[in-house]
Amino acid sequence: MDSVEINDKRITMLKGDITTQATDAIVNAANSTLLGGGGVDGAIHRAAGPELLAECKQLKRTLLAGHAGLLPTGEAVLTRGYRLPAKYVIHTVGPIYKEDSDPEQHLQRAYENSLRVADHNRLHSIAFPSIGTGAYGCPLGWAASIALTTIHNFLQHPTTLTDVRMVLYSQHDYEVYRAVLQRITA
Ligand code: AR6
Repeated sequence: MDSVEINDKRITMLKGDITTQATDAIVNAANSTLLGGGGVDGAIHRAAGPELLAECKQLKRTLLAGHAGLLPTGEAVLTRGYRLPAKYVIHTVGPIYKEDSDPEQHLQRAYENSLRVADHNRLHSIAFPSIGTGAYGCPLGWAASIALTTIHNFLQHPTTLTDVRMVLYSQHDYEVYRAVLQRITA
C-alpha cells in the first residue's frame, strides 16, 4: 500500500530523495550538534546551502543555549529551507540504537515532536526520511513500525497537517515501510 487516508488527511510512501520534495517542511535526521553530517543530513545541508548551517549555529547560541548548544535526542526545531524547494526544515535527532537508554521512546518522540512543530507553525505538508535507520543503526522494520504508528496516531487528532510523506531512499526501505503501513492499517 502506497498511501492511506485518515479523515481528510493522507500518509504517502515515496521512493526518492527528500531534498526534492516541495512540501511545507522536510525533516532532517540530524545529530545533536546541528552542525551537519553524512547521510540525509549532509544531503539536506548541501541542497539548502550555507545559510542553513548559519541558522543552525544561531539556534545553538539562542534556543539551545540552556542545553550546551545541543538538540536533545527526540526533540525537534525549525529552520527555513533556503535553496530547498521545501519552505522549512525540521531538525530532529533519532536514537543511536545500541547506545540509547530507551530507543523506542526516543524514536517515537522524534516523529511526534517534528509533527508538533509543523502543526504549531500551521504547516499542511511534511516529508520524513527514515530517521535512525542509517548511521544510527536502528532496525528497519522496528523503526518503520514506530514511525508509521506515531504518524497515524497523530493524524487522528485535529491538526493543520493534511499531507504526511515518508520518503524512502532505497527500494528495500520503501518495500519494508509499505508492508508495515499495510499491517498497521489492516
Ligand atoms: N533522501 C531520503 N533519505 C535519505 C537520503 C536522501 N537524500 N540520504 C540518505 N537517506 P542517516 P540516521 C536515508 O544515516 O540513521 C548523519 O551523519 C538513508 O538511506 O542519514 O538518523 C547525522 O548527522 C537512511 O535510510 O540518519 C547523524 O550523525 C535514512 O536516510 C546521523 O547520520 C537515515 O540515515 C543520523 O543517523
